Amino acid sequence: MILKAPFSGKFILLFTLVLVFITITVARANNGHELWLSKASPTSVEIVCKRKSPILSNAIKELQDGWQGKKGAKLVLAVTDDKTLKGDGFRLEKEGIYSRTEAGILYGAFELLRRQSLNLSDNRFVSNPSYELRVLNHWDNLNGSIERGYAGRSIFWRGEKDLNVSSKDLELWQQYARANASIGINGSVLNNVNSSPRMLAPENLKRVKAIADALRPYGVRTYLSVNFSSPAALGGLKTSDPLDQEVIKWWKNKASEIYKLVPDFGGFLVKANSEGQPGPQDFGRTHAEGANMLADILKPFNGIVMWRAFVYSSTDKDRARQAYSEFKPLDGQFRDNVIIQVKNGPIDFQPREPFSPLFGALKKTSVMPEFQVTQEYLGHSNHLVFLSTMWEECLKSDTYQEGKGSTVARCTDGSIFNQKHTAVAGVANIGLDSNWTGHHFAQANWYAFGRLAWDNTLGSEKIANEWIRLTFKPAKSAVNWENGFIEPIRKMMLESREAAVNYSMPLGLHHIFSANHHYGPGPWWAPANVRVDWTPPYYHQAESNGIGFDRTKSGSNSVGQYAEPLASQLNDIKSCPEIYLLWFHHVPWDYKMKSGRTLWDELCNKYDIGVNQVREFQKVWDKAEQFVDTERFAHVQSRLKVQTRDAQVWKDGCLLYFQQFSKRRIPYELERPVYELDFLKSVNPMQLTGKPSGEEWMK
Ligand code: BDP
Repeated sequence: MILKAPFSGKFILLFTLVLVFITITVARANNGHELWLSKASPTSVEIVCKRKSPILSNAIKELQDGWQGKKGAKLVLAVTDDKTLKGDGFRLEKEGIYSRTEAGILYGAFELLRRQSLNLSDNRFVSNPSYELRVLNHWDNLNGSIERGYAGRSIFWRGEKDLNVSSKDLELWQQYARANASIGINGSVLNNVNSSPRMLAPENLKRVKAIADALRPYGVRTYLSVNFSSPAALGGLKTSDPLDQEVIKWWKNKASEIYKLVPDFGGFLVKANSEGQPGPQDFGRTHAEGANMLADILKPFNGIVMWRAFVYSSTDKDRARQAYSEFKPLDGQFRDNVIIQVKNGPIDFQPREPFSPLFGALKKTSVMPEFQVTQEYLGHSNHLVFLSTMWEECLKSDTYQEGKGSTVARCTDGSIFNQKHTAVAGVANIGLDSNWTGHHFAQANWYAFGRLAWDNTLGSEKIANEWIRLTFKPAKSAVNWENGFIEPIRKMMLESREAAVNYSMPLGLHHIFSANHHYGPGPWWAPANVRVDWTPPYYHQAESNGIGFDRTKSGSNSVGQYAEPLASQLNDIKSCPEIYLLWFHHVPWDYKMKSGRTLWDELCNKYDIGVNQVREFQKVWDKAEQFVDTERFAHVQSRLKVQTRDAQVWKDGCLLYFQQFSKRRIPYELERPVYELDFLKSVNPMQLTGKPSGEEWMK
């Protein structure tokens, strides 16, 4: 076909414009898969390293691929026996990186590269990890679904019919391990704490070996969650009683089988006698007897047992007291390769909880904190919530167990108690989504967990600052990057967790979710066939005289599980911090708050502030458009719309519901509700506001 000249000219112009547009868009597209590790083109560096090993090869490769320092610099990597270094700690010198472990050298390499990217000048120092074991817990099921996972399906499992290891699997596992190594994470539990006995079947263990082989060159050790009744359920024995000789033999054989496949296998994570999982109590044995049986079997292999303290029965009158009541009497009875894994708060990963009273109370037992990186109770992967501030709050809380300054951090990292092992766990938010975590900003939570596990004294501001700079590299031409982007985004991240508390559960409210998806509000939710301690009215106790759970000495006395002077401080309504008020006290609606407002007015204000904070985040993000690639910009912008709608739903649902008891007006100066209570009660909040998340939980 012959085109007429004018048309062809226009056509060519149009075609060129489209091409240019596509090129720019593609160049500006970023699916987030590189996390905080995107690279600038490196300058040359000469690495001298006498030893050879896969981990050291990776350290060398990282330095060569990412070097931003002096061109042609020479750097020595060496394993030393420098006693000032602890565990995987490292020393950065002008001329080299030194550590007592190979993994330590890899961590040193990543730290050096990070500092180069951040243009930090002082690159000579020693860095020792706070915890020996820095472990992610994946709640991944063998069928590929993830319990409380909101970023797609499992990166490890896709069903027992498909156990073949593909080259894509290997590539992904390697990327995952590298990302972990870059922030010092050195362990990974590959499956759900609600573990299928099938986990230990030979065909599944073969895949565990393949995963372990992929993670090892990055210093990441592999662990498994085990089902306590595996000997009976998988092995066909009559019992799984931990004191039964056949049972012990079964576990011994299983351990040998595992260690043949994975010689550096880390050990077992166990959820026992909790939420219907089997455990030693089924056979009249204690948690200590159960844990010790496994610990004795793993000991010759240097394996450990992470035994969870997340236990509660449906009959106790205060769920918050139970982990302490069960575990405190067992202090001193556990083997030295058992670590009791304790959730940060006494209930369950709520937007805000006081720290668990077990921290510092177990004095002769190793204890490790468990944080939740996946946002089960904080808007799944729909909400922008930077969790570092929450973990920092917990780590810096003073337990007073060994006098003033006995923070949760110091009670768990070996500074106060002589623990044989120190560890910290994070429930992973990672799935097959191309950006790994569902929400681009949820990557920051993975990052923050690693950084705090390495150094539990780090501040969230520093962590946010690092993450933003590494993750959103500015175009060279970007003007006003510091004040126009870094500063407002950092502020938004640092405020985001408090915003989530404000719009969902302010002033110490907790667990007032609708149904088991743990997404939207449901203070009214109490079906007759559901355990009462799984229903919100159990937690908020709202009635015409007031609201809140009385955990004072005259109530359930959970305050009594804390050390003095904290116990008395929490017990007295006047000195109890208002952020925990309704956690510890049942408070009259007209109670005068520090602000001078009544409790009811304060509650209304908090919800309103929360909604406004998210609306402000929308503005902050929109203004950031010029600094961010189109793909991530659009994604986050859309998620913020969902979060804003959700915040409104939370505010309206909670205030209209509680108003039935308070019988007071929402202060006139505040924005009015936009939803009817009956409507909110009748819909699934996950479907109401748009973006589905956690598909597995919707089914
Ligand atoms: C709760 C989750 C549940 C987990 C449980 C646990 O709702 O899915 O199995 O914790 O930690 O937060 O064992």
